[in-house]
Amino acid sequence: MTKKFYTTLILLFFVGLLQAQTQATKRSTWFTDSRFGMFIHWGIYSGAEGLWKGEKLRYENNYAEWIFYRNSIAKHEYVKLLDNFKWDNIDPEKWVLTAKKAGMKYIIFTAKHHDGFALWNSKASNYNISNYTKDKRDIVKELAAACRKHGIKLGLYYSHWIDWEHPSAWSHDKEIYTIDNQQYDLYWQEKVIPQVTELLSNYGNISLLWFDMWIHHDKTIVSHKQLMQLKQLIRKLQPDCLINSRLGLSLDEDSDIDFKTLNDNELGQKKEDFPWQSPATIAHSWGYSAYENDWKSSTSLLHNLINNVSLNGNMVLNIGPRADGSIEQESKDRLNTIGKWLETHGEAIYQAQAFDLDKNLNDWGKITCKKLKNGKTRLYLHVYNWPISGKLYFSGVSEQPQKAYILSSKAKTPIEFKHQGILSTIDLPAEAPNPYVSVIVLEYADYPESRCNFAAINNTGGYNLNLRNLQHPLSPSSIIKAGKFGSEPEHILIKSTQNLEWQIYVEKACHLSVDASYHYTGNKAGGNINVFSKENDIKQAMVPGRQTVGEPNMNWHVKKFESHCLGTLHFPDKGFYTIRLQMEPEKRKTLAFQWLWLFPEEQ
Ligand code: FHN
Repeated sequence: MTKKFYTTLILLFFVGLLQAQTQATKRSTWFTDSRFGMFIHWGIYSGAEGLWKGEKLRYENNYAEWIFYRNSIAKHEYVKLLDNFKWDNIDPEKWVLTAKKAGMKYIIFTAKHHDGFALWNSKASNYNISNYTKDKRDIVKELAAACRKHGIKLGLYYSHWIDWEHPSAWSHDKEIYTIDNQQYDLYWQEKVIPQVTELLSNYGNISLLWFDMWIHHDKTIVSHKQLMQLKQLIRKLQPDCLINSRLGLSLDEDSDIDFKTLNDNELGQKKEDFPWQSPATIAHSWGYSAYENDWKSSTSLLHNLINNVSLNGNMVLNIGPRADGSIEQESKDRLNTIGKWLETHGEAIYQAQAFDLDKNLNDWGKITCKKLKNGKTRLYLHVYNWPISGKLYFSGVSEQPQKAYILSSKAKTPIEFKHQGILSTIDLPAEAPNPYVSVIVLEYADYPESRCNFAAINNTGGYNLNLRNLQHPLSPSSIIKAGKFGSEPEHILIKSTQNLEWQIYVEKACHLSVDASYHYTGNKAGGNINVFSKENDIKQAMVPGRQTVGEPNMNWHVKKFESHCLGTLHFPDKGFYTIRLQMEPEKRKTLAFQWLWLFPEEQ
């Protein structure tokens, strides 16, 4: 009886877990399909523009929307910033149209940021915009109507953890002037619960709620019980509304959380099988700052979006409109560029997914993938660095593509390619079809299998065999990371005989010359550096290394890593080959090894 009871209990647990996961997947499909959204940080702080009584935002590494807290502004003075607002010009529909033109599929708006000010007509707190505007404005309502009108999903940012207005809410000052959870609960029950109820009851469908507690709840004041109360309220009022992990619960501990939010401006590093998103700024601050200088280029913003999609992720890109609702030109320019790019390349982003290859295997860019209803698969090769040789090497798939074409070409005219083993070599026009990122489509009869664990031919036609593409990976602790400013590159230190192995694929019989980048501590040539492949081997004494200047005029000298020509290897036929490097430094001498470079010898 006990055994049966426990088995049933465990079974029920797993069935429940599975159901929760399936539900979460269903709910979040629109989100993963969308890939790209707009964040809007706009509130009283937008009227300060990063300046208070002639003093700039106090903590220079912080954000303009933190000015209330950072510059210790009194509440009655802070609200006076609303006098700077040009209410007749403020029209949330314009933001929606900007998002649409930029190819964004959803908006997340700061309904209440950390300053505690509600941008809707909140009955739960009179610290709200309707109370402070002549026409009793309700920006959430206006935005919700505009989103509905233009087919954009609406998400709302709600700062649940921090609230600088409510006396018993959390602000970082409370690290000094502590409060306990009972006091905090006054805020929670008086403001958070009623306000979230209003947001989910009075504005139609809210597609997601974006909370902003960037640390786990057990490291701060909010209790698990309070978070569950909030989560259950959302599920009750709008079961389809997505919840992000900055609620304070990770996806691992609660499968009912819909997507993971990475740190601010943090990009994806690896392929994930759950929904996730990078919140990103175009410059530094989220709220409007008149002192922005760190504008990211359109190309790098596009790269960031593509990078995330190629790892199954999303990106939400922020604008911080001014107190007259306008968006500064720098942001508009970039959004327009991205929007234009998405008009012709959206197929490679929306509903696209990660492909199975290692993200750094092919060095010319990133890959996204789409399975078509007819069973075919398209791979989208996002070429960041259009090869000057006119040939694009795509490694890793053994199946021959059925066709190749440039995504932006209306006629989808096939382009020439040849396929051998795991290498497709595509003939490209001399000029990149798009000045930012050009996309080549490879279409396959089915979902092509991929091959991992080898070093691919790079954009210039050689093979860089380094510490990251070894056949048997090294323990990360044995790799010495690049030094300050990267003046000493990533390397390993070898004091006694050591072997390293790589696999490469060559498409035909060839000779490859071999260079090695290293630094040897001997003061005369000694020890041995050997390279073996199937048919032949190379042996050479190590050349003593010199020093170089790490940073001019700083009396700072570092190891110089020089490239040494070792010889030539012959590859008698097409196929995979193992390259084995054997390093034998002399006693009490050290070899700092960086890479091998194999390059076709001139015929
Ligand atoms: O403190 C906030 C910040 O003002 C901004 O809202 C960002 C957006 O991700 N979230 C917090 C910092 O991570």
